[in-house]
Amino acid sequence: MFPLYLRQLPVRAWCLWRTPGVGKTTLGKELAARSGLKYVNVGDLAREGQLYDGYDEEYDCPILDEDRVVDELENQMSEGGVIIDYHGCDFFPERWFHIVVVLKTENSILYKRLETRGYNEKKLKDNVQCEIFQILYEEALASYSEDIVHQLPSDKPEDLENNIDQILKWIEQWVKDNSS
Ligand code: DAT
Repeated sequence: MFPLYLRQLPVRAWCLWRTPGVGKTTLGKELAARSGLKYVNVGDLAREGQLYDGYDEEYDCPILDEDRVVDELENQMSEGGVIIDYHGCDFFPERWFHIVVVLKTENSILYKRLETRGYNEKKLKDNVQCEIFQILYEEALASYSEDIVHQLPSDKPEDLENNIDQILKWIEQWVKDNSS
């Protein structure tokens, strides 16, 4: 995606999120490889540091300790040059991000992707419904300035390529606009 090295610039971060299975990790890792930005997967970070606050039996997953996640990320976020991947966003400080990308996947495609992950019926249904109602897109719009929130399609491999090209252009533009 990007022949750019931005880590030393005063760029804060780009954040990708949406329902599980939409392609955040795929896009985030590829974007990091091509841009030189650092990719951080919040799910992995929480697992490694056990940043949890109990267990949700209904959804069969640990509950994220959001305050500890924010504390853990604060230093590298203030340095900048980070891509954050997570499926929620309302607990991150607004000042952390310059671009917010929300991926969107067609429901039947998303259903198949989540099925292959072995999600239980409730988790599967709720996640697809979350996508149908665009809940995480609304959450992003409520949490960040509309100017920096972008929704991009993530149904097929060509979408991945187009998204990478598009985000690289936004990054280049951001760098131009913010370098004196
Ligand atoms: P997420 O990180 O949002 O949970 P992922 O990156 O793990 O999603 O992707 C879920 C699955 O979908 C994985 O098998 C890769 C595939 N995938 C991701 N982006 C895609 C795209 N644009 N076209 C087709 N398949 C895609």
